Amino acid sequence: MMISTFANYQNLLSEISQNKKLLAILIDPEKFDSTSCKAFISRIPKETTHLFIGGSTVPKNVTKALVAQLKRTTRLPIFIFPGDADQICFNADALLFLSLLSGNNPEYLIGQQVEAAAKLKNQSLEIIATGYLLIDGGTESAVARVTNTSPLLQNNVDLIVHTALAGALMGAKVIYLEAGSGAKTPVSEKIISEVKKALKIPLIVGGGVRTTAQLEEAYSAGADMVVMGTVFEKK
Ligand code: 1GP
Repeated sequence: MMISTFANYQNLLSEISQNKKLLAILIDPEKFDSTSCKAFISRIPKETTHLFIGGSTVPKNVTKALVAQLKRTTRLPIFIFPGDADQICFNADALLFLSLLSGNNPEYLIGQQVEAAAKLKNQSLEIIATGYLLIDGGTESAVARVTNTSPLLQNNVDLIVHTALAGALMGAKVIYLEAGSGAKTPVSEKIISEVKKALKIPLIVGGGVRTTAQLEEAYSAGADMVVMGTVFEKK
């Protein structure tokens, strides 16, 4: 196993400790025209701190090519956010190593991770263990469909908090609350604040955030990083 550095994670911790609010823009390679990187970078908010690249169903090798294109266009850190092991590539800055804790599907709890480990063992890509929780966003999400799992209901706050905490106790370095791309209802402030209270690790929140008001609400409830995707896709 190569030794990887944890520079990107350390940066997250340091920025969060200075009360900086982080904003990641998610690019789904399947919905993105890789010849439009420059225009894309110019239309995302200047507050953007990270780019996430990933989707639920992305063909092999597409992610790698897109990361390479983006690297020529921006110096923002690029994290891969893969829906499966096939999306892993090594030219990004870090990999969010997701385990879908909310659904009882072993394939996405540990199966894809075992496949990924085989690819990662001789690589130096920074890996950030991520406890990933799918929360009901009011519409069937691609994550639910592809993983064949049910989201946690927003009114079941205790279950969400305990699931996030279990992830942290199992060693997750960040917890990611996901309402699903294109969610009607983003993760509620109540959920964000209760999960934040229970955790000492960074909290990422995404899905259905479209407006500055929703972004600010998520931050003030306790999100350290908010992820926005659909709203910046080209119409
Ligand atoms: C990232 O899936 C989200 O967590 C992105 O959601 O596309 O709804 O912004 P949107």
